[in-house]
Amino acid sequence: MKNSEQRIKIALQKSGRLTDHSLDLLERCGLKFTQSKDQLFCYGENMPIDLLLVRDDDIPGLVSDDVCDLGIVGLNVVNEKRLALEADGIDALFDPVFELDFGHCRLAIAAPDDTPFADAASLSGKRIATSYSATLGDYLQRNQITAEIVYFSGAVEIAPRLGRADFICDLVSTGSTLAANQLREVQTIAESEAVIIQTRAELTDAKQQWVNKLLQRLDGVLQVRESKYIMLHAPRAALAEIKRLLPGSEAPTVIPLDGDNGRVAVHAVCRENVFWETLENLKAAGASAMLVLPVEKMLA
Ligand code: PRT
Ligand code: ZN
Repeated sequence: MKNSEQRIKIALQKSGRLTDHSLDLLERCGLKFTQSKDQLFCYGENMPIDLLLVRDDDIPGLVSDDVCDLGIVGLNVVNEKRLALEADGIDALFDPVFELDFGHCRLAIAAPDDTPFADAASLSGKRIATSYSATLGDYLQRNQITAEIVYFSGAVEIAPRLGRADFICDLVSTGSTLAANQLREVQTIAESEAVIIQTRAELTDAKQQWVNKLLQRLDGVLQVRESKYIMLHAPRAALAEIKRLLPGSEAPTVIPLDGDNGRVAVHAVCRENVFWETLENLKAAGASAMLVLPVEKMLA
């Protein structure tokens, strides 16, 4: 077996909305890499993990064809590829592993400001411009609506003004692009965020072990984002109330204090952000000497 076959390949978006977040996430997992001159490949220096930088639309195909073992891409692109393959009678050979909590957006139908829309049936017999033909086709079929799908590879929002479509179906995050084009969002078809996908092809034991290690670290990185470590002193009698007030904490550590006098130290990992109001409520319940610290790493 060639050495390169022992190394894990992850497909990432080369240049776009997901690129910086994807690289940042992998760096937080401890991965250090050098980028090739053509900037299409990153060699993992401290782990047998390399990155392939490509257009996001190519990522599901590369993972399905086992050219890459993992990929980071929007769920919208993953579902579009899966549905397009299924329409051709082909099974997509990849599975989403987990969501990565960035790249949030939604695929939505939008109508020109002066076009009436009541419900999905209002689309019947109309032309809808989109880059997401398979996802839109699936939505129309599930709602038993016959409409014409007009494929646009980009700048979908100008289709109604060009007289090419009555509605559009496109990604929306803030909605300002729609507003700037005198369009309004009328129906959400699907929510999306970046996900990590894995090939269904069987990996060697050594590779699978590295994939497991990476996924475990990714999970840890996602968990610590909002997490805080909180330390405080409290009357033993108020422990039940203090535990109730600690946001998203499981079993806090309770430590006796030197000289006791009915007070204990409480240490807890809170899985949600700790706001000033929480500290004020804890104080009112009898807590003192409160410290809130960021969590750097976490391994369950
Ligand atoms: O070159 P390549 O093919 O790799 O990139 P691309 O141009 O296809 O993708 P890119 O970088 O624009 O988006 C990559 C992924 O980011 C998408 O597949 C989504 O998963 C995710 N994402 C999150 C978005 C948005 N938010 C988003 N707002 N993708 C596109 N948009 C568009 C939206 O359609 C609108 O035209 O951005 C514009 C601004 O949106 P508003 O609603 O904030 O005005
Ligand atoms: Zn793309």
